[in-house]
Amino acid sequence: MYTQSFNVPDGSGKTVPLAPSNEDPALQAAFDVRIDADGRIEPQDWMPDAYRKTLVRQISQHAHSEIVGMLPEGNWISRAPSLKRKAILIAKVQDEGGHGLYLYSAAETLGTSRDQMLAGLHSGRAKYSSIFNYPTLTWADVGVIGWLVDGAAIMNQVPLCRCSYGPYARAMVRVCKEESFHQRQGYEALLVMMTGTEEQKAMVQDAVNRWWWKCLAMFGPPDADSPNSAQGMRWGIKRVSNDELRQKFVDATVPQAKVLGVTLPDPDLKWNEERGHHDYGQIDWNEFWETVNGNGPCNKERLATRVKAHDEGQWVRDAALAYAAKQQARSIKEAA
Ligand code: FAQ
Repeated sequence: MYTQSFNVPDGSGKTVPLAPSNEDPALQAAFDVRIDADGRIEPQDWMPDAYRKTLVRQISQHAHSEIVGMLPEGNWISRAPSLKRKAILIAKVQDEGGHGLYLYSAAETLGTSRDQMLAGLHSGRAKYSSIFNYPTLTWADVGVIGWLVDGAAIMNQVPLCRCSYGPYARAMVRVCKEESFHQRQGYEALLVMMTGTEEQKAMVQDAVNRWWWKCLAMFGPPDADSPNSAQGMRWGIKRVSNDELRQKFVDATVPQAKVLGVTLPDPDLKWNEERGHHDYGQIDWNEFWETVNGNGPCNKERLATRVKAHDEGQWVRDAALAYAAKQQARSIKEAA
Protein backbone atom coordinates (compact mmCIF):
# COMPACT_ATOMS: atom_id res chain seq x y z
CA MET A 1 0.00 0.00 0.00
CA TYR A 2 1.36 3.37 -0.94
CA THR A 3 1.27 4.89 2.52
CA GLN A 4 3.29 2.13 4.16
CA SER A 5 7.05 2.00 4.36
CA PHE A 6 8.80 -1.32 4.67
CA ASN A 7 10.22 -0.52 8.09
CA VAL A 8 6.93 0.12 9.87
CA PRO A 9 6.44 -1.99 13.00
CA ASP A 10 3.41 -4.23 13.15
CA GLY A 11 3.07 -4.36 16.94
CA SER A 12 1.57 -1.67 19.09
CA GLY A 13 3.83 0.74 20.93
CA LYS A 14 6.95 -0.12 18.90
CA THR A 15 8.67 2.50 16.79
CA VAL A 16 10.84 2.44 13.68
CA PRO A 17 14.59 2.73 14.34
CA LEU A 18 15.66 6.27 15.05
CA ALA A 19 17.29 8.30 12.30
CA PRO A 20 21.11 7.91 12.50
CA SER A 21 21.81 11.29 14.04
CA ASN A 22 19.87 14.46 14.30
CA GLU A 23 23.03 16.40 14.74
CA ASP A 24 24.73 15.13 11.60
CA PRO A 25 25.34 18.27 9.53
CA ALA A 26 25.80 16.33 6.28
CA LEU A 27 22.43 14.63 6.64
CA GLN A 28 20.77 17.90 7.63
CA ALA A 29 22.34 19.62 4.62
CA ALA A 30 21.12 16.92 2.23
CA PHE A 31 17.63 17.21 3.73
CA ASP A 32 17.66 21.01 3.34
CA VAL A 33 18.80 20.74 -0.28
CA ARG A 34 15.96 18.39 -1.07
CA ILE A 35 13.38 20.61 0.67
CA ASP A 36 14.73 23.70 -1.12
CA ALA A 37 14.49 21.91 -4.46
CA ASP A 38 10.85 21.07 -3.66
CA GLY A 39 11.68 17.36 -3.53
CA ARG A 40 9.83 14.67 -1.57
CA ILE A 41 10.94 13.10 1.70
CA GLU A 42 10.09 9.40 1.96
CA PRO A 43 9.80 7.23 5.11
CA GLN A 44 13.23 5.61 4.69
CA ASP A 45 14.97 8.99 4.28
CA TRP A 46 16.75 10.78 7.08
CA MET A 47 14.74 13.69 8.49
CA PRO A 48 15.17 15.99 11.47
CA ASP A 49 13.28 14.93 14.58
CA ALA A 50 11.29 18.16 14.61
CA TYR A 51 10.09 17.55 11.02
CA ARG A 52 9.01 14.02 11.97
CA LYS A 53 7.25 15.29 15.11
CA THR A 54 5.42 18.04 13.24
CA LEU A 55 4.19 15.59 10.64
CA VAL A 56 2.97 13.09 13.24
CA ARG A 57 1.17 15.94 15.01
CA GLN A 58 -0.52 17.28 11.89
CA ILE A 59 -1.31 13.96 10.19
CA SER A 60 -2.65 12.33 13.36
CA GLN A 61 -4.81 15.38 14.15
CA HIS A 62 -6.07 15.19 10.60
CA ALA A 63 -6.82 11.45 10.94
CA HIS A 64 -8.65 12.02 14.22
CA SER A 65 -10.70 14.77 12.55
CA GLU A 66 -11.84 12.41 9.83
CA ILE A 67 -12.85 9.73 12.31
CA VAL A 68 -14.59 12.07 14.75
CA GLY A 69 -16.04 13.85 11.70
CA MET A 70 -18.09 10.73 10.97
CA LEU A 71 -20.19 11.35 14.07
CA PRO A 72 -22.17 14.56 13.39
CA GLU A 73 -23.41 13.28 10.03
CA GLY A 74 -23.65 9.64 11.11
CA ASN A 75 -26.26 10.93 13.51
CA TRP A 76 -28.58 11.46 10.49
CA ILE A 77 -28.17 8.12 8.67
CA SER A 78 -31.22 6.60 10.31
CA ARG A 79 -33.25 9.78 9.71
CA ALA A 80 -32.33 10.60 6.08
CA PRO A 81 -35.41 11.76 4.18
CA SER A 82 -35.22 9.17 1.36
CA LEU A 83 -33.47 5.94 0.39
CA LYS A 84 -31.31 7.87 -2.10
CA ARG A 85 -30.15 10.40 0.51
CA LYS A 86 -29.51 7.62 3.00
CA ALA A 87 -27.35 5.66 0.53
CA ILE A 88 -25.35 8.79 -0.33
CA LEU A 89 -24.84 9.67 3.33
CA ILE A 90 -23.72 6.15 4.26
CA ALA A 91 -21.18 6.26 1.42
CA LYS A 92 -19.91 9.66 2.52
CA VAL A 93 -19.52 8.74 6.18
CA GLN A 94 -17.75 5.54 5.12
CA ASP A 95 -15.38 7.61 2.96
CA GLU A 96 -14.47 9.72 6.00
CA GLY A 97 -13.59 6.53 7.88
CA GLY A 98 -11.40 5.53 4.92
CA HIS A 99 -9.65 8.91 4.99
CA GLY A 100 -8.85 8.36 8.65
CA LEU A 101 -7.31 5.00 7.79
CA TYR A 102 -5.13 6.37 4.94
CA LEU A 103 -3.95 9.10 7.29
CA TYR A 104 -3.17 6.82 10.24
CA SER A 105 -1.21 4.65 7.77
CA ALA A 106 0.71 7.70 6.52
CA ALA A 107 1.52 8.73 10.12
CA GLU A 108 2.61 5.18 10.98
CA THR A 109 5.36 5.44 8.36
CA LEU A 110 6.91 8.04 10.69
CA GLY A 111 7.30 5.50 13.48
CA THR A 112 4.27 6.18 15.66
CA SER A 113 1.84 3.32 16.00
CA ARG A 114 -1.89 3.64 15.48
CA ASP A 115 -2.43 2.54 19.08
CA GLN A 116 -0.27 5.41 20.30
CA MET A 117 -2.23 7.90 18.18
CA LEU A 118 -5.60 6.55 19.27
CA ALA A 119 -4.51 6.61 22.91
CA GLY A 120 -3.81 10.34 22.43
CA LEU A 121 -7.27 10.91 20.98
CA HIS A 122 -9.13 8.85 23.56
CA SER A 123 -7.39 10.45 26.52
CA GLY A 124 -8.26 13.94 25.22
CA ARG A 125 -4.57 14.85 24.75
CA ALA A 126 -4.70 14.97 20.95
CA LYS A 127 -6.52 17.61 18.97
CA TYR A 128 -9.05 17.15 16.18
CA SER A 129 -10.87 19.75 14.14
CA SER A 130 -12.97 22.20 16.15
CA ILE A 131 -15.76 21.93 13.59
CA PHE A 132 -16.90 18.49 14.71
CA ASN A 133 -17.86 19.70 18.18
CA TYR A 134 -21.08 21.35 17.03
CA PRO A 135 -24.47 19.63 16.86
CA THR A 136 -26.34 18.67 13.68
CA LEU A 137 -29.82 19.87 14.53
CA THR A 138 -31.71 19.37 11.25
CA TRP A 139 -31.36 17.56 7.93
CA ALA A 140 -30.14 20.83 6.37
CA ASP A 141 -27.03 20.56 8.56
CA VAL A 142 -26.02 17.48 6.60
CA GLY A 143 -26.16 19.45 3.34
CA VAL A 144 -24.34 22.40 4.88
CA ILE A 145 -21.58 20.16 6.24
CA GLY A 146 -21.06 18.83 2.69
CA TRP A 147 -21.13 22.28 1.11
CA LEU A 148 -19.19 24.32 3.69
CA VAL A 149 -17.23 21.90 5.90
CA ASP A 150 -16.08 19.70 3.04
CA GLY A 151 -15.62 22.85 0.96
CA ALA A 152 -13.28 24.26 3.61
CA ALA A 153 -11.56 20.90 3.97
CA ILE A 154 -10.83 20.75 0.21
CA MET A 155 -9.51 24.30 0.19
CA ASN A 156 -7.09 23.35 2.96
CA GLN A 157 -6.21 19.91 1.60
CA VAL A 158 -5.55 20.55 -2.09
CA PRO A 159 -2.23 22.30 -1.26
CA LEU A 160 -1.38 19.34 1.01
CA CYS A 161 -1.23 17.16 -2.13
CA ARG A 162 2.11 18.95 -2.66
CA CYS A 163 3.30 18.38 0.92
CA SER A 164 7.00 17.55 1.12
CA TYR A 165 6.31 14.25 2.92
CA GLY A 166 5.46 11.69 0.20
CA PRO A 167 2.98 9.40 2.01
CA TYR A 168 0.90 12.36 3.27
CA ALA A 169 0.90 14.04 -0.14
CA ARG A 170 -0.18 10.85 -1.92
CA ALA A 171 -2.93 10.11 0.60
CA MET A 172 -4.24 13.64 0.07
CA VAL A 173 -4.71 13.14 -3.68
CA ARG A 174 -7.35 10.49 -3.14
CA VAL A 175 -8.88 12.23 -0.14
CA CYS A 176 -9.37 15.42 -2.17
CA LYS A 177 -11.13 13.56 -5.00
CA GLU A 178 -13.56 12.08 -2.50
CA GLU A 179 -14.04 15.37 -0.64
CA SER A 180 -14.93 16.96 -3.94
CA PHE A 181 -17.81 14.50 -4.35
CA HIS A 182 -18.84 15.21 -0.75
CA GLN A 183 -18.94 18.93 -1.36
CA ARG A 184 -21.06 18.56 -4.47
CA GLN A 185 -23.54 16.17 -2.89
CA GLY A 186 -24.04 18.61 -0.02
CA TYR A 187 -24.58 21.54 -2.34
CA GLU A 188 -26.98 19.54 -4.51
CA ALA A 189 -29.00 18.44 -1.47
CA LEU A 190 -29.32 22.11 -0.45
CA LEU A 191 -30.29 23.19 -3.99
CA VAL A 192 -33.15 20.69 -3.85
CA MET A 193 -34.28 21.94 -0.44
CA MET A 194 -34.22 25.51 -1.73
CA THR A 195 -36.82 24.58 -4.36
CA GLY A 196 -39.07 23.25 -1.57
CA THR A 197 -41.38 24.82 1.00
CA GLU A 198 -40.73 28.02 2.93
CA GLU A 199 -39.95 25.87 5.98
CA GLN A 200 -37.31 23.93 4.07
CA LYS A 201 -35.71 27.14 2.81
CA ALA A 202 -35.69 28.54 6.35
CA MET A 203 -34.07 25.33 7.57
CA VAL A 204 -31.23 25.76 5.07
CA GLN A 205 -30.73 29.40 6.02
CA ASP A 206 -30.69 28.53 9.71
CA ALA A 207 -28.07 25.83 9.17
CA VAL A 208 -25.90 28.23 7.12
CA ASN A 209 -26.19 30.82 9.92
CA ARG A 210 -25.02 28.31 12.52
CA TRP A 211 -22.12 26.82 10.52
CA TRP A 212 -20.63 29.78 8.61
CA TRP A 213 -18.41 31.25 11.32
CA LYS A 214 -17.31 27.84 12.59
CA CYS A 215 -16.15 26.99 9.05
CA LEU A 216 -14.07 30.16 8.82
CA ALA A 217 -12.41 29.27 12.14
CA MET A 218 -11.64 25.76 10.86
CA PHE A 219 -8.65 27.12 8.91
CA GLY A 220 -6.88 27.76 12.21
CA PRO A 221 -5.79 30.90 14.05
CA PRO A 222 -4.75 34.05 12.15
CA ASP A 223 -1.25 33.77 10.67
CA ALA A 224 0.12 36.15 13.30
CA ASP A 225 -1.09 33.79 16.07
CA SER A 226 -0.21 30.51 14.37
CA PRO A 227 2.88 29.10 16.11
CA ASN A 228 3.40 26.21 13.69
CA SER A 229 2.90 28.01 10.38
CA ALA A 230 6.32 29.50 9.69
CA GLN A 231 8.20 26.24 10.22
CA GLY A 232 5.49 24.17 8.51
CA MET A 233 5.74 26.41 5.43
CA ARG A 234 9.55 26.36 5.52
CA TRP A 235 9.47 22.57 5.41
CA GLY A 236 6.94 22.50 2.57
CA ILE A 237 4.38 20.73 4.76
CA LYS A 238 1.96 23.63 4.60
CA ARG A 239 1.94 25.44 1.28
CA VAL A 240 -0.62 28.17 1.85
CA SER A 241 -1.17 30.07 5.10
CA ASN A 242 -4.29 29.84 7.31
CA ASP A 243 -5.44 33.37 6.43
CA GLU A 244 -4.83 32.96 2.70
CA LEU A 245 -6.86 29.75 2.64
CA ARG A 246 -9.64 31.37 4.65
CA GLN A 247 -9.76 34.24 2.18
CA LYS A 248 -9.86 31.87 -0.79
CA PHE A 249 -12.72 30.00 0.85
CA VAL A 250 -14.73 33.19 1.43
CA ASP A 251 -14.16 34.33 -2.16
CA ALA A 252 -15.19 30.96 -3.58
CA THR A 253 -18.26 30.58 -1.35
CA VAL A 254 -19.93 33.98 -1.80
CA PRO A 255 -21.06 33.29 -5.41
CA GLN A 256 -22.17 29.78 -4.46
CA ALA A 257 -24.37 31.23 -1.70
CA LYS A 258 -25.91 33.57 -4.25
CA VAL A 259 -26.80 30.72 -6.62
CA LEU A 260 -28.24 28.77 -3.70
CA GLY A 261 -30.32 31.75 -2.58
CA VAL A 262 -29.02 32.05 0.98
CA THR A 263 -27.31 34.91 2.77
CA LEU A 264 -24.08 34.53 4.70
CA PRO A 265 -24.49 35.81 8.27
CA ASP A 266 -21.91 38.59 8.18
CA PRO A 267 -22.93 42.25 7.80
CA ASP A 268 -19.29 43.15 7.07
CA LEU A 269 -19.01 40.77 4.13
CA LYS A 270 -18.45 42.81 0.97
CA TRP A 271 -16.31 42.91 -2.15
CA ASN A 272 -13.19 45.02 -1.80
CA GLU A 273 -12.25 46.26 -5.26
CA GLU A 274 -8.81 47.41 -4.18
CA ARG A 275 -7.81 44.08 -2.63
CA GLY A 276 -9.63 42.00 -5.23
CA HIS A 277 -11.12 39.96 -2.36
CA HIS A 278 -14.12 39.98 -0.05
CA ASP A 279 -13.72 41.67 3.31
CA TYR A 280 -15.32 39.80 6.17
CA GLY A 281 -16.07 40.35 9.86
CA GLN A 282 -14.36 39.28 13.07
CA ILE A 283 -14.17 35.59 13.93
CA ASP A 284 -14.85 34.77 17.60
CA TRP A 285 -11.43 33.33 18.48
CA ASN A 286 -12.34 32.93 22.16
CA GLU A 287 -15.10 30.56 21.20
CA PHE A 288 -12.72 28.72 18.84
CA TRP A 289 -10.09 28.16 21.57
CA GLU A 290 -12.73 27.12 24.09
CA THR A 291 -13.85 24.47 21.62
CA VAL A 292 -10.32 23.37 20.71
CA ASN A 293 -9.56 23.04 24.42
CA GLY A 294 -12.42 20.65 25.05
CA ASN A 295 -15.24 22.99 26.06
CA GLY A 296 -17.34 23.18 22.89
CA PRO A 297 -20.98 22.08 22.86
CA CYS A 298 -20.30 18.44 21.86
CA ASN A 299 -16.65 17.73 22.79
CA LYS A 300 -17.47 15.40 25.67
CA GLU A 301 -20.16 13.55 23.74
CA ARG A 302 -17.91 13.08 20.68
CA LEU A 303 -15.03 11.70 22.70
CA ALA A 304 -17.26 9.41 24.75
CA THR A 305 -18.81 8.01 21.54
CA ARG A 306 -15.36 7.36 20.06
CA VAL A 307 -14.07 5.64 23.19
CA LYS A 308 -17.20 3.47 23.42
CA ALA A 309 -16.93 2.43 19.75
CA HIS A 310 -13.25 1.60 20.23
CA ASP A 311 -13.88 -0.45 23.38
CA GLU A 312 -16.80 -2.30 21.83
CA GLY A 313 -14.66 -3.12 18.79
CA GLN A 314 -11.95 -4.79 20.89
CA TRP A 315 -13.30 -8.28 20.16
CA VAL A 316 -12.99 -7.62 16.38
CA ARG A 317 -9.34 -6.62 16.74
CA ASP A 318 -8.69 -9.64 18.99
CA ALA A 319 -10.35 -11.97 16.49
CA ALA A 320 -8.39 -10.48 13.56
CA LEU A 321 -5.09 -10.90 15.44
CA ALA A 322 -5.93 -14.46 16.49
CA TYR A 323 -6.80 -15.32 12.89
CA ALA A 324 -3.57 -13.74 11.58
CA ALA A 325 -1.52 -15.69 14.17
CA LYS A 326 -3.26 -18.90 13.16
CA GLN A 327 -2.57 -18.25 9.47
CA GLN A 328 1.07 -17.46 10.20
CA ALA A 329 1.51 -20.63 12.28
CA ARG A 330 -0.04 -22.65 9.46
CA SER A 331 2.21 -21.17 6.77
CA ILE A 332 5.33 -21.75 8.92
CA LYS A 333 4.26 -25.38 9.44
CA GLU A 334 3.65 -25.84 5.70
CA ALA A 335 7.03 -24.29 4.83
CA ALA A 336 8.88 -26.56 7.29
N1 FAQ B 1 -9.38 22.72 15.21
O1 FAQ B 1 -0.12 26.89 14.42
P1 FAQ B 1 -1.42 26.43 13.87
C1 FAQ B 1 -12.37 17.38 7.36
C2 FAQ B 1 -4.61 23.98 16.45
S1 FAQ B 1 -10.79 17.23 7.95
C3 FAQ B 1 -8.62 22.27 16.24
O2 FAQ B 1 -2.02 27.22 12.78
P2 FAQ B 1 -0.98 24.19 12.08
C4 FAQ B 1 -12.93 16.25 6.56
C5 FAQ B 1 -3.36 23.40 15.80
O3 FAQ B 1 -3.44 22.01 15.71
C6 FAQ B 1 -10.53 18.68 8.94
N2 FAQ B 1 -7.35 22.68 16.43
O4 FAQ B 1 -1.29 24.88 13.49
C7 FAQ B 1 -14.34 16.03 6.88
C8 FAQ B 1 -2.29 23.88 16.75
O5 FAQ B 1 -2.28 23.07 17.93
P3 FAQ B 1 -0.98 22.18 18.37
C9 FAQ B 1 -9.20 18.70 9.53
C10 FAQ B 1 -6.86 23.57 15.54
O6 FAQ B 1 -0.91 22.75 12.29
C11 FAQ B 1 -15.33 16.85 6.38
C12 FAQ B 1 -2.82 25.24 17.20
O7 FAQ B 1 -4.21 25.25 16.92
N3 FAQ B 1 -8.21 19.05 8.54
O8 FAQ B 1 -12.94 18.37 7.63
C13 FAQ B 1 -7.60 24.04 14.46
O9 FAQ B 1 0.18 24.86 11.43
C14 FAQ B 1 -16.69 16.61 6.67
C15 FAQ B 1 -2.15 26.37 16.47
O10 FAQ B 1 -2.48 26.35 15.06
C16 FAQ B 1 -6.90 18.95 8.80
O11 FAQ B 1 -6.50 18.53 9.86
C17 FAQ B 1 -8.92 23.59 14.31
N4 FAQ B 1 -9.74 24.00 13.33
O12 FAQ B 1 -2.27 24.53 11.20
C18 FAQ B 1 -14.71 14.95 7.67
C19 FAQ B 1 -5.99 19.34 7.67
N5 FAQ B 1 -6.83 24.92 13.75
O13 FAQ B 1 -0.95 21.01 17.45
C20 FAQ B 1 -16.05 14.70 7.99
C21 FAQ B 1 -4.54 19.20 8.02
C22 FAQ B 1 -5.64 24.98 14.41
O14 FAQ B 1 0.24 23.05 18.19
C23 FAQ B 1 -17.04 15.55 7.46
N6 FAQ B 1 -4.11 20.14 9.01
N7 FAQ B 1 -5.67 24.18 15.47
O15 FAQ B 1 -1.26 21.78 19.78
C24 FAQ B 1 -3.71 21.41 8.73
O16 FAQ B 1 -3.75 21.85 7.60
C25 FAQ B 1 -3.18 22.24 9.86
O17 FAQ B 1 -2.82 21.39 10.93
C26 FAQ B 1 -4.18 23.33 10.37
C27 FAQ B 1 -3.55 24.04 11.57
C28 FAQ B 1 -4.43 24.35 9.27
C29 FAQ B 1 -5.49 22.70 10.81
